[in-house]
Amino acid sequence: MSLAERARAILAANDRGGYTVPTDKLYPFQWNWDSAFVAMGFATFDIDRALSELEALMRGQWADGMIPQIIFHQPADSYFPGPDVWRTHHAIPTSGITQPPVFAIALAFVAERAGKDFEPRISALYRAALAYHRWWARARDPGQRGIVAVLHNWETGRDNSPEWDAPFARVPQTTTTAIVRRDLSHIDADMRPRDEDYRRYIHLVDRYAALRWEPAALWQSAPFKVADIGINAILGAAEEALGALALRFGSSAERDEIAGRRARLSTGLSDLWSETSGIYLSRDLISENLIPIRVSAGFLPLLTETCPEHAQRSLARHLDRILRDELLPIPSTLPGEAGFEPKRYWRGPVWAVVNYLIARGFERHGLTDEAAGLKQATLNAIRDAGFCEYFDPTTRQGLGGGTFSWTAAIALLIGEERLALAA
Ligand code: 2M8
Repeated sequence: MSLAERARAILAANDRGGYTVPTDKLYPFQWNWDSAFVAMGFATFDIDRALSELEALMRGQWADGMIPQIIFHQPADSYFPGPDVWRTHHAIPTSGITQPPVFAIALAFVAERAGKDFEPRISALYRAALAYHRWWARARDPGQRGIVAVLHNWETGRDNSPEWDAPFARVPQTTTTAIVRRDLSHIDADMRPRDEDYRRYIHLVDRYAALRWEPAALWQSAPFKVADIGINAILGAAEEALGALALRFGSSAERDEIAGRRARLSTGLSDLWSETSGIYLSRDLISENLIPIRVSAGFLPLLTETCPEHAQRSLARHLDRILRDELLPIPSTLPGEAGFEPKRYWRGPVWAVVNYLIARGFERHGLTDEAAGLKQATLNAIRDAGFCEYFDPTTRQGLGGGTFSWTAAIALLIGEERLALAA
């Protein structure tokens, strides 16, 4: 079987009827940003199925516009924490927090390839994306400073990144919920977050559930409040994608509204640039300090139109150094940083989805060699180690869960471009 055939077989195996689980057992529900990448992967061969993936996320959307991190379409007991711990009130059970807003980026990608027949469905999804972005601005940037905050590390998608070590230390480890980790029955403990991390994750869930997930109350009470560089960059790019969709599906008032948020985010992002580190950083919004740990997500502002040339050049130099050190690009935490661990989840391993976004970022600024090199290295890692959840940058070994949906989606996306180039 070719790599593309194997990738499609993984998406088929993880299909639960209109939506896709990240991988069997370890993650038995629908995850927000996983499904956005999966929708783009499906769009390489099946537009109808790509739209279903996003529509399943839309069914989980809250009345206030938030699209949750997890949608529990069907019960399963192989994952903790389940709906009984989250205690949210949506018709389909969901978690109470969100994840990186790749949704509109995926929708624009699918829309570009879809024929006229799909327009009514895309138009409904555009409205969902608009409501989602309004939620981000209202709930997570109430002061309109141009950077949005996350209130739980699971929202960043980079759960245990060393960036969160210091801000997370303020979160108590007390919980009212018994912690029954299911992940360790699927994966080695040294590749996963620690028990103390889980106690803090669940402390936050207990605290927010007691506040009935009311955004203004969460904002007041949160002991963890961070401007994650990944989320802010992705949201900047997502507003741009939404702006393009609004040309076809929105009103002129909506286009102005989107342009306003986009301009604010662009100013906010420039505030996350660190001249000393030569990369974008996250900011702790409780201490107001930039978090001086260089991570792959620090490349993501390349996705935005306004990423300045000096930053583009500096990020290209970082990539070059990683390649010269013969590491698989781009480690989630850059080697040399305190807290770098090449096998432990978001503390070092390489993630195909992040590489794909960064490559798109290099590409849009004409840094085509960097983009091509990064895509090829990602495809080679998948070909050699399999469709794993993540890869050790030092040994290139595949780690975490196997037969992973978003890794399959990226293989399809990069593979398709390679075929187009060869033709
Ligand atoms: C991981 O996160 C979940 C919680 O959301 C977990 O560890 O239980 C992260 O890698 C996250 O980015 C990803 O969306 C999720 C499913 O692949 O797994």
